[in-house]
Formats: sequence, structure tokens, C-alpha cells
Amino acid sequence: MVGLFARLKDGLSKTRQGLVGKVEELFTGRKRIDAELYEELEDILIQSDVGVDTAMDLVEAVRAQVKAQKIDDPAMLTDVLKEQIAAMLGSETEPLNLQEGSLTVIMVVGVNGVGKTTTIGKLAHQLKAQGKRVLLAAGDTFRAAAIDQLEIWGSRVGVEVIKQQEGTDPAAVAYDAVQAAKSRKVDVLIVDTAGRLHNKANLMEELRKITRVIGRELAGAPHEVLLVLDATTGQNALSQAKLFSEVAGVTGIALTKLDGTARGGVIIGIMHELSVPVKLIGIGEGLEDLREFAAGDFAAALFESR
Ligand SMILES: Nc1nc2c(ncn2[C@@H]2O[C@H](COP(=O)(O)OP(=O)(O)OP(=O)(O)O)[C@@H](O)[C@H]2O)c(=O)[nH]1
Ligand SMILES: [Mg+2]
Repeated sequence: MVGLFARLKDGLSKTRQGLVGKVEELFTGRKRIDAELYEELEDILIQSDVGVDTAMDLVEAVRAQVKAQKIDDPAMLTDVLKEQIAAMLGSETEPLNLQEGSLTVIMVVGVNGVGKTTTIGKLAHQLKAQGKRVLLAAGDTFRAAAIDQLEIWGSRVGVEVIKQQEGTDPAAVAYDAVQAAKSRKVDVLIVDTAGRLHNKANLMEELRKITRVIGRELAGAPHEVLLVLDATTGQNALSQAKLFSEVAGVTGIALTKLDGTARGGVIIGIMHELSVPVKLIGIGEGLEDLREFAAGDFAAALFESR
């Protein structure tokens, strides 16, 4: 069996080639640490979707370390950068806010196509493997296909799906689902939502309404509003995160599609520029390809070449 860390490293290979490969090429190709080198480092970081502000802060942090440690060999900068990225990501793992011994409601939000339904399927699988009773709610009533897709995941993973017809008010589906979860003594209810409506204001209003209904039926719920972001969209993911966390009360981020993209650097920007933590990462389309985001492992996997 391929180890978990190896699988993570594998998933991050394109980001590693892009970001770390270019950085190492820069550091080994230079004889001196000078202003030009810092400028090129900043360019590489920006190109890797770290974000302009974060790129500037990172370069500043590297510069301060170089001064403090009196480093004059550019070849030593890879380790310095790795340490600064690790420091920026923090060492804490932020687990999902699961209620011990009572019902937890997780609402999953995000624009269309980012991987909400897939993430729900993977998460349901994980929770079930931990011995939890899981129920899904088909709160994306905008398209019939969305309900079908969640049902396919449900039967694949072996968990039930609460659904109504296409076009039903998703808040009504959420209401039903909370009732069902209570009477069936479910541990975790995961609510899927639409990523696309007629317009953005409608979507946000709908999300607020679902949240209200869930909270009325179960005090303290939803316990987790998980925003799903697609890493391949780079800086777009960062702006979606800003938008959703303002209106939808996001408590955690799941960053998907880190496999197959060189834009994984966006996670550094998200962690640095937002107060919402990345809790889960998606590194493939399979059932097992969802991980808790552990910053230390991430930084190590990013920099380790073999
Ligand atoms: N490579 C890869 N693909 C992923 C990952 N997560 C999701 N996908 C793929 O992304 C596509 C869209 O995923 P969905 O789960 O349907 O996205 P959604 O957000 O529910 O989309 P809507 O319901 O249209 O809003 C699917 O083809 C998934 O297989 C991931 O971590 N890695
Ligand atoms: Mg979906």
C-alpha cells in the first residue's frame, strides 16, 4: 500500500515542480544574494498563485532570516524559504468541528464545479469508516442531475440521502433532513447546496435561509460551514473565499483538485490572508483522496523531491 505521505507528495508533484523547482533553479544558479534575486523569488511566488501580498510577506521573512543568520550562500535559501512557508501555514491541524455524542450538521457551500458533491461523498466515506452514522441531504435542488449525483455517492458509500424533487426549496430539504437525522440518531448530517443560481445574490440569500432553518431546528447548527474551493482556479479561489466568508459564515475550507495543478501555492495565500482555516484537501477523484490538512506534512511534501 502506498503510504499516506507518499500519496500526498504524489498529489503535490505539479506544484512542487512549478514552485519549488523554479525556486531551487534560481537559488542554485546564483552566486550572490542580492536585490535581483529577491525580486525573482517574488515573481516565482506570485506566478505560483501564492498571492501578491503573501509573496511580498514571504520574501520579507526570508530577507529577515538571511540577515539574522548572516547567510550569504544562495543554496541555503531553499531551507529558509521552506521554514518560512511552514511558519506561515502554522503547525496546527484544524479538525472538523464534530460534536461528540450528538448530531453534527455540516453544510457544504461553494460555486459550481469546485467539487462539493465529490467532497461530501469522500467525507461520508471517512466518517462512516470511523464508525459514525452519516446522512446526506440533497440541498442542491437547482438541477435534477445534482440530486442523482449525490444519490450515486450515497449508494457507493452506503449512506442514505434525504431528497425532494428538483426545484423544491432547499431550506425545506434541509428541514426534513434535520428531522430525519434527529429521529434516526444520526451522528453527522452533511448538506449539499447549489453552486449556481440565477444570480449571486439569490445564491447567498438561499444559503442564509438554509443556515437559518438548520439553526432553528437544532441549536448551534450548522456546526461547520465548509467552503469548497478549486485549487486549479488559483487566485479566483482566494476571491471566492473572501466573498463566501463574508456572507455565508464559513468555518472551514476544503481545497480540492490539488492533484494535477501547479497552483497549489494558493493554499499559502488562503492560510495567510484569511482567518478561515483550510481543514481538508482533495488530492484526487477517488474515495480515499480527501485528507485532513496538516500544514507540516504539506510543507514537507512540497519540498521533498524523492
Ligand atoms: N482531480 C480531482 N478532481 C476532483 C477533486 N474533487 C472533485 N473533483 C472533480 O471535480 C468535478 C466536479 O465535482 P463536483 O463534486 O460535481 O462539484 P460540485 O461543486 O458539486 O459541482 P456543482 O454541483 O455543479 O456545483 C468532478 O469531475 C470531480 O470528480 C479532486 O480533489 N481532484
Ligand atoms: Mg454538486
